[in-house]
This record gives sequence, C-alpha cells and structure tokens, in this order.
Amino acid sequence: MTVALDKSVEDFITSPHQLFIDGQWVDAASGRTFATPDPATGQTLAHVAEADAEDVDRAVRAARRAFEHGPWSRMTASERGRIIWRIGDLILEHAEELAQLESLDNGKPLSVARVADVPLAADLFHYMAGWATKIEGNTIALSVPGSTFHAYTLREPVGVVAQIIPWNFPLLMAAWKLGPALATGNVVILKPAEQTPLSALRLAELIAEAGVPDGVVNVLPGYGETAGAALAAHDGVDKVAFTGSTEVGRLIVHAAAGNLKKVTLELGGKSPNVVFDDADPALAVRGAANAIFFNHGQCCIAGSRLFVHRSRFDEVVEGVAEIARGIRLGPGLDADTQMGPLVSDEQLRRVTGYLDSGRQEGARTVTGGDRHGDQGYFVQPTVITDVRPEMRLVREEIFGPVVVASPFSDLDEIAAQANDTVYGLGAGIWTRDISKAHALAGRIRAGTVWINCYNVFDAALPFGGYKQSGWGREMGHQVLDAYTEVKSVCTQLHI
Ligand code: TXE
Repeated sequence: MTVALDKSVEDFITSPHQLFIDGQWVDAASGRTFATPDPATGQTLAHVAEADAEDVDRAVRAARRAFEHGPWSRMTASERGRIIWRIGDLILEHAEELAQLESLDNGKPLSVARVADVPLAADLFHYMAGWATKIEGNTIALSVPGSTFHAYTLREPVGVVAQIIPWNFPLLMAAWKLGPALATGNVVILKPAEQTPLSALRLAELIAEAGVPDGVVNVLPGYGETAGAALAAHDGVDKVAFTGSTEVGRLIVHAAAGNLKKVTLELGGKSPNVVFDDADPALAVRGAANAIFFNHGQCCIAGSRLFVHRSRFDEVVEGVAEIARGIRLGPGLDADTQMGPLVSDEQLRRVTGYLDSGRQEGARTVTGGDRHGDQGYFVQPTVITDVRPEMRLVREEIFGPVVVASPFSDLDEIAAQANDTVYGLGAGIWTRDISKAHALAGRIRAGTVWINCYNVFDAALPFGGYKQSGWGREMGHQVLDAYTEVKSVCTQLHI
C-alpha cells in the first residue's frame, strides 16, 4: 500500500523550485531548469532552477558580504548556537514531510528516511549547536630568553565555504556539512546533487525560519560539471568540502589549486567486512546483509567485500543470500518496501555493468545478479562468490546492493586482504574474541572500524577516510578543525 503524501509535500513538490541566494528565492541567471525524476518510475517529479557559473558568482559575493559585514559574524556564539539548535528542532517538527520528500526524490524506503536520515540530520544540528560556544584557543608559554610574552591562539572561521554533496543521503549530507560550518561561524554555498535537490531546498526554508541571516546559507541546485566546478574553482571561496566519487574528488583538488583553497574530501570505499569462525552466526549474517544492503548499497562505507573464515564460508554466504532473496523491492513510499530503486538510470547502468563484468570474468552469482522489473531503477540484492582479487567487482566501488564474498584462513591473511584496496573508509569485524577484534582493528587502514555492528553513525563519532577515501574528518569535534583557522597572537610584555 502506498503511503498518501502529506499536503505539505504535495504543495512543496508543485511549487516553483528556485535558487536560494542572499536569503531570496531567485531564478537561475540563465533561466534554465532541470528535471528531477522519481527513481521508482523514471517520471519527472519536479523542475528545479539550474545554477551555473553566474549564479555561483552571485552567491559567493552574497556570502562574502554576509561574512564580512554581519550580522552573523557579530553575533555571540551563544546566539549562533541557539539558531543552529532551532534548525534541528524545525527538522524534527517537519520530520514526516522531510522523510516523504527524501523517499520520493531519492527512492529510499520511507521507513528508513523516518528512522535514519531525518532524525540523524536533526541530531547533527543539535550536537553542533553545542559546539558553537566551545571553540577555544590555548595560551602558550614561549621560550624566548630575556623577554616575557603573552601568547595565545584564536580559532577563527575559514570564511566562505563551498559544500558539494551527493544524492545517497541528501538531507543528512547537507546536515553533516552545514552543522559544523555554521557552528564555527562560516558562511556557506551548498550545492546538492542534481539527482536529489528537493530536501536541501526545503531545508533552506527551515534555515531561514530558524533565523539564519541572509547570505549565510545559499543553496544552488545544479550540475557538477557547471555549478560544482565553478564553486571549486572560484577565487572568492576559501574552502571546499566535498562528498562524492574519488574521481570527482581529484577534479576538486585540481580546481581548488588556483587560490589554494582548503579542501576536505569524503570519497569512495570498498570496505571489508570480516566474519571469524567464532562469530555469533545469526548476528554476523544479519550484520553482513545490513552492511551491504542498507540504502541499497548506495553508501560510501558499504561492506561490499565480505570475508568469511573458511570453516564457516558456505553457511554465512548462504545466510546472507537467504536474506537477500527475502528483501521486498518497491517504491520507497510503499509501506511494504524494504529496498527501493537506485537513484538514477545512470546508477542502474553502472551497477548492472559491474554485474555483467563479473559474469564475464567468471564470478559465481549466488543470488540476484540482474535488474529487477522493467520500470524504475531497481537492482536485485546480489551475492557473488568465486572472485579473484584483480576483478573489477572486487577492486572498484559498485555503489549498489552487490557484495562479493571470499574465504580466509588466519589473521595475517585477512589483515592483508582487508587492506588490499586503494580505499580506507570503513571495516567490520565479527567475532566473540574481543582481543582478536582489537588486534585486527589496529591493522586495518580505515577511518571507521565497527566490531560486532555495522552502519552505526553518531554526530559525536568522527567519520572519514584513509588513503583514497578522503581528506579530513566529518562529525565529532574533529570536524571543527576543518572549518577553523588557527591564529597565533603574541604580545611582548614590557615590564
Ligand atoms: O558522483 P559525483 P556520481 C560514487 C559511487 C557512484 C559514483 C558516481 O561510486 O557510483 O560515485 O556517482 C558533484 N566539480 N559516489 O556521478 O559525480 C555532483 O553534482 C564539482 C560515492 O553521482 O562524484 C554531486 O553534487 N562537483 C559517494 C557530487 O559532486 C562535481 C556518493 C557527487 O557526484 C563535479 C556519491 C565537478 N567536476 C557517489 N562533478 C560517497 N562517497 O558517498 C560532479 N560534481
């Protein structure tokens, strides 16, 4: 049964979707719009104003004015914190509306948007609101002979920040980016992904309602090659924070080199999920399935390489395959749906392309392996074995509900296999032997290691990648470093 849309969602979908610049809703300078489709049907959901370089320039100038002339920069930290807290409250007040919008635009089950995307986004703003009043420097003792100094550091906002986000958790990624930037007093131009612009536009309305002054948050839907590239290259931007593919991450680094803007990156992954022979079988099987099938595998940290101790390999793989066969696919707004469509036709082709390449290279499909149905962008939950380390299925991020499983024999072997990737975002370990778990956790080169759990996210827990999975950390207090400059102030005391 399909959930009936709230009137507020219907009203929002059918209203014009413009750019949000300097606190105003405006058309793109070019007058162009683009369509955002419903991934369950491929039909157009809404038309959205399409920003490009001229709009980026307008937004950067507005943000710079807001940064330099206030009132944002002149507010007390406590006032800023209260406004950020209010954004979290407004997200909770509009939770059902935002969950429906997210499910429609992205395709994810409404039940998932309700329990994960929306509350986690609210929580992030509430957590970051508390940090606004706790951005502190240090006093430092100098060792200059014969003189006395009073020296201290200040932590100041970086300035105008461009934030470019993907489509897999549209609202939550906006929250991860905006929360710390605002808590540290920066101003922002946010570019949502072209596949999923709607929740960011609704969030902009809530941000204005919360009392964020004009020009502090600007939202520019548009394409990566135009609006995104213009933001990454703009000389008026002091920092760019990006989440997306490793390939585009490299383009961002090149573009940012012009004015040497600060860069943080949260990129792809090919995370190992390791099941030892002494793991709780039911827990490990459920955990391995959740690690790959949550959000249809469209997670940078998806547990897409499953490693199972040789003695339990067939049992665990069959258990995960059994869960995969039982997953109900359907539109996100259908109350029975456990897995929705992939976000776009492009992703459908990308993921099924990997499935074809696996077949050609001789991998064995235990279950799934194809597109599901012929309408929308659905892919069957898929479990694959008989893979070799050099296969594309094993090396490259698929970003769909596809797990490759391999056996291992001992700790040294699995540590090497787990690290045999250019990525280093996450890992999972399943065992009752906590010493073994921590020994392996110390050897895996990844930003997050989950032991006897997977996909646990919290605003207080830093998240980010080693190796080609990125630069810097999001969430936790660590993210505040990425949004502040340190200024040393040194005074000679003439006494
Ligand atoms: O990502 P892109 P795509 C991975 C995943 C997926 C693949 C392709 O493997 O299959 O990337 O997805 C903007 N300058 N991830 O093509 O292109 C774009 O508009 C500036 C992993 O959708 O990286 C969007 O806002 N910006 C991932 C954002 O970058 C540019 C999440 C992400 O899009 C740009 C998504 C450019 N030249 C995909 N080109 C994760 N780490 O979670 C594009 N963009």
